[in-house]
Amino acid sequence: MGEQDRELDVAPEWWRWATENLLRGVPERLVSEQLQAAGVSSVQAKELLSAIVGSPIFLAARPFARAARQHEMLARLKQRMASTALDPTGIPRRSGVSAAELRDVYVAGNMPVILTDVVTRWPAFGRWTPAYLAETFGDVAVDVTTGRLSDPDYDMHAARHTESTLLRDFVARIDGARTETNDFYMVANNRVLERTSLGALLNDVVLPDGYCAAQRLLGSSALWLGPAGTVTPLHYDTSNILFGQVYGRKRYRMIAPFETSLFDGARAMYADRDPEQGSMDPVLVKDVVLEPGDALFIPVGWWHHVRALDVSISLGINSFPFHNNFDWYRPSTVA
Ligand SMILES: O=C(O)CCC(=O)C(=O)O
Repeated sequence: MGEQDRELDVAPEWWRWATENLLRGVPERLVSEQLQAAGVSSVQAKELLSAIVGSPIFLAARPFARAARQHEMLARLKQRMASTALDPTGIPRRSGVSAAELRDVYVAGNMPVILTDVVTRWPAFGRWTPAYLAETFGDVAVDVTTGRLSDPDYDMHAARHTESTLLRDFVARIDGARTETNDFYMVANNRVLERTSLGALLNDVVLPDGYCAAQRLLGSSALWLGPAGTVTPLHYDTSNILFGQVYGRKRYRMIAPFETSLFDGARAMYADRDPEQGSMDPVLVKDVVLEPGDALFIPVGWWHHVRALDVSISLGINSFPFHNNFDWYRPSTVA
């Protein structure tokens, strides 16, 4: 064994540990001190560090690690600033927001807002009730999601739990639920507006000028109908959404995209954490209740967890008069 091989006879864990710390930006001097404190000789530590920093793999990795550190710093700055808000866990409730303000402040700023005078002006408000839907569209066969309680990943596997039923029977099932339940729910993926005559419901939706292209509502709107107790787990979407709460109340927990710890362990667009199971600390969670007549602007990338507090009818709209498809935004799936 040559002199150099002998000097570099350092356990692989130390190679890894030292490389990781150097990529994290820890100065060589400190890494060397730690190695020596752990029993690595000063000669070995010196040789190890110069082997690492001279290696082509380290040189290739360093710019990526530097960019990751810069982005992490940016995310930390956003987290710190968000926590200085007077009401960091609330979402502003506003009326009279013009299309220009919605776009410049909330869309461009990627900030949620509750609009209190949008849904209240829809003919749908006050008209859409479970009884009205059953009376008007009772004979329509619709897809709904059922058997959710038997599958912990019920939302991710919505297609597996899809069943066809008459709308009248589905409403009767909702009416018959004596307690809160998450077992059955008509969700966006059921696409009943495009697939059935329920699309006519969109005649009852009239948005303020410039909010969205009215002729595009069909194909970019989703009806949500279910009992009290439905839960949509914590996830994000790849488009901005205007979520109109027409009937009943829903509780929304929302988390900004710069809370990057949520990417760890996420599957597809679903977080592996549940804001209803223990504290999310230090992640900042906005926690609001949508009343009937509220519209929540859900900015693209924001995590949201949704619980229906009552029997509920909602309409999600993602047709805006600007580009609204950010399918490339899938940070939780980066390998
Ligand atoms: O209302 C719900 O249960 C979920 C709504 C939602 O997650 C969405 O519109 O993206």
